Amino acid sequence: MRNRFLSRILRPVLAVTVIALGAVTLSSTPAAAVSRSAIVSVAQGQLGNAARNHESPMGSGCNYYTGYFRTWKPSAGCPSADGVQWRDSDWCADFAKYVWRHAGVPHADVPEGSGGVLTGWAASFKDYGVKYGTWRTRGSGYTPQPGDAVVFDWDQSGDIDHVGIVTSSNSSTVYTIEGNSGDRTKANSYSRSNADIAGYSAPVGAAELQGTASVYGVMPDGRLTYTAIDGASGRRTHGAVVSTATLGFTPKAMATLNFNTLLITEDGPEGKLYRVDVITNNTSLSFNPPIHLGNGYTHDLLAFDGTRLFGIADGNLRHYTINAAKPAITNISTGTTVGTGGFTLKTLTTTGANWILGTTQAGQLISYHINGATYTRHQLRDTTWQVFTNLLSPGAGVYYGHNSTTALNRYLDHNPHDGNADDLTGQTAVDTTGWTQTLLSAQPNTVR
Ligand SMILES: [Ca+2]
Ligand SMILES: [Ca+2]
Ligand SMILES: [Ca+2]
Repeated sequence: MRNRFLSRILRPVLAVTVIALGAVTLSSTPAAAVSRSAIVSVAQGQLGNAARNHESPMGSGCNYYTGYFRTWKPSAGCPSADGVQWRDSDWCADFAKYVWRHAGVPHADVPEGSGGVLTGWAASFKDYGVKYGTWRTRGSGYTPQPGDAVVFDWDQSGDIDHVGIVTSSNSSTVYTIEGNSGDRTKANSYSRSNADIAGYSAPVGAAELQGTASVYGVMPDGRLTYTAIDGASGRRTHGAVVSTATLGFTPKAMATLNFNTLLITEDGPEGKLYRVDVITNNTSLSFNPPIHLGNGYTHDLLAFDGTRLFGIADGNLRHYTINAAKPAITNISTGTTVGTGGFTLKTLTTTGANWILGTTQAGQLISYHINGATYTRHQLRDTTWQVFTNLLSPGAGVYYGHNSTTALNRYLDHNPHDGNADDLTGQTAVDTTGWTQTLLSAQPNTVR
């Protein structure tokens, strides 16, 4: 009895403590709404999953997703693979249901045998929208959102024939990932006025973005700042909280590793790398004296993707794997050089694992997908981004551009990893004043 009583009173005490230490990020995130970007991430993961993203044998109808949900469908001639007995059916709805279910869409986890509205029929995705009030016809002018189900009537007969998952859209085109498209999982695109599109069902309770951007900065005098920005609204929700103490050295580049850990290089010939441990960022900002980790880090720019630290020095890009939340020098790998000479960027951030984004003096916005020592380059914009002195991304395609006239502008790239900016919207100001930092860096992957 005593233990039970203690745990009962301890629980609220612990919760209060966490909020006090963790500042506003814990209290400002709405609970349990499904994230649109999480739906897109699940769909992209399935698209790239070679063990199950096609029929086997091709054209047989045998597929993973029908096997996953509908164990009463025929299995003759189908393999048992990836932990599931594959089964023969048209499987677009099974695929879409799998994506919604694994992203946590409300009601998608109820089996059709137990009264769930989503079944193996594509029409059930229209039924879902009608039942829960999220169905929009193509003719309504509704702008399809990432994570929506797009429902097709190929022959415009009134009965539904196919369903897919929306990954993004712009004024003219909707982009999808679909199961059973040419007997495989496939990324497609359609004109938004295509008469084959009957309409869209949105997942119940979908929020386009969730989470809070955690932004650290350095003032011209070496003091540190912390600011929180709501991922969905783009509004500043906390800060800027400014430290009393200064770094004690002239900083050159900064990367935020996690909520309370920064890596900062010194602007000097030795290339000193420091770790800065933040103690609190709630009503004041305090940090331990910077820890000198090592030398030779002469990078002009740094960015961290959650696993890898990317650094650019003299136009060369190098990445290092970091395997501790508070790394010593032994927790930072010796590094891999990616190409040489071509990375003449003015700003640098990460937009996801192995994806970096930067701007140039000439105003280009460029994303790179890094694969070991090689990369793929995508020029998203040709001009106008030269105004920014810092570029930050907390994840989910939210980009903040900081310019020297103290503004912070917000952009949203609905799919940051499609190699184009047709779906890039903005610009909206988070704030037009109060951003006098010389360096800014966002913790990676806090908005999703
Ligand atoms: Ca039809
Ligand atoms: Ca097929
Ligand atoms: Ca994009």
